[in-house]
Amino acid sequence: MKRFPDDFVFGAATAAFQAEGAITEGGKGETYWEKYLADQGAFDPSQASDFYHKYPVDLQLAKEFGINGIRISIAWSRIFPEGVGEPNQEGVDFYHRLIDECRKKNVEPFVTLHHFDTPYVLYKKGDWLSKEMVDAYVNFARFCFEEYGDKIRYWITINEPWSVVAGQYIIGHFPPNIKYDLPKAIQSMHNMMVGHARVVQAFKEKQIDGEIGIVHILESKYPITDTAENKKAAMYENILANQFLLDATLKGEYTPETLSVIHSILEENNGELVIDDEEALLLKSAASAIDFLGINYYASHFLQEYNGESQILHNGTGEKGSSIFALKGVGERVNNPEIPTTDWDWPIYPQGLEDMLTYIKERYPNYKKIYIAENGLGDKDILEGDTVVDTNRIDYVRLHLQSILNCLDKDINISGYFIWSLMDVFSWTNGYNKRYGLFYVDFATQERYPKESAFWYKKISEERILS
Ligand code: BGP
Repeated sequence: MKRFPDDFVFGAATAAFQAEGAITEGGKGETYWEKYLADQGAFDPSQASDFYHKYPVDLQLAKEFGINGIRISIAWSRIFPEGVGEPNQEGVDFYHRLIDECRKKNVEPFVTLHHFDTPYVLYKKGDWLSKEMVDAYVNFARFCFEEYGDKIRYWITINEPWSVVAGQYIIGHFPPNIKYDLPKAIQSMHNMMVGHARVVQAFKEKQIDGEIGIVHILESKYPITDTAENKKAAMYENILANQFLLDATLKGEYTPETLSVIHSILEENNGELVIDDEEALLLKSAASAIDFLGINYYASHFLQEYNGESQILHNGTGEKGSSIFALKGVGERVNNPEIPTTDWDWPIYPQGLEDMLTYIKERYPNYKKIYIAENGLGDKDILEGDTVVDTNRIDYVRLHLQSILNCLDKDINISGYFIWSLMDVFSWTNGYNKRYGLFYVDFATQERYPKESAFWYKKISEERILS
């Protein structure tokens, strides 16, 4: 396959809290980020890319540059400032205006209901570890289906459950900043999958004319050398970060292999996973009902055996080579000298995307279709004149699009690609100097400048071939 199909979506992605800014405008409530980021003092999310005001400009740029799909998310705390209760009309109206503008510009909106932004009040009650949160999330989703169901075609329940729990309970760089608590992480992932399943059920019951799916970050895991111990480490991390969620999403149950590895990790880390019968039924029915799987892919990992206590150092500065990621009962990520990495130590390995897609086709043959919902290169871009020469980004995206073409050739049903991100936004744990956008944002003036990658992407989208 040398061409992308005519109906293949060439999109770009955003997320409400990273793009909108205006965090105290329009009656918006707080998420768990505001206080945490203010206490930390590292960077200020209050303006972000000012998408709250500049969305017509960004959508106009999308249209001009051949981008025909956009991932946006609805900030739950704009609609329900306290997570539950009476809706906030100003927030409700904002998303009507935003979606209408997407339609006007012929940029298809793919709308996420939870993108790392639990309302603060529900976070304080335990976030995904509490039943109250899951109930409130289902109510919020129902409200959105009622309110916007006639104008949104593509819905995403949750963005990246793994990143949420890894950030909250393993790495500790998302509130509540707990480190190495694998049992909490695993329970929370399961609860998120139950929330997802209940929302899929609500969507199908309402008979909304549209499609619903979930987005997972899926990074391939390889043994650094072929010893039995290193293979086991790679297999364990794959099951923890990928297969556990994919089983829940597409099989509707955790297979015995998955459960035995999860139980072994839990045993090493002194915890347990609680699944009740009703939840098991819910997962089962959602697995056959969902319409698509979204995959976010940035990197893959190489692992070796690890027998010590968990130890993690997050590289949030772009100082190459400073990361450590070793999990008790799982394994340790190590540098593969043959594979290039970004300044944030993310291995650049397009083959990993191809391997992941092949694994999904083989292990979950009932998947219906796939969107690559995020992929892109975080870099320290420099504005020169009125553009950015981001050759590295073009090379990165070209290689990943080539992997997608290879998979289309293998009859893997991939319907679209969303570059992360449309314009520069802030990065949750890295601030504003890790840029991904097709459009450079001068955060002081909020002016947008198309990078060279934007012109290149437009050409690909128009010609449907890689150049
Ligand atoms: C994904 C998230 C995005 C975005 C992206 C880049 O995990 O869904 O919200 O942030 O990663 O990651 P980062 O900003 O950490 O470089």
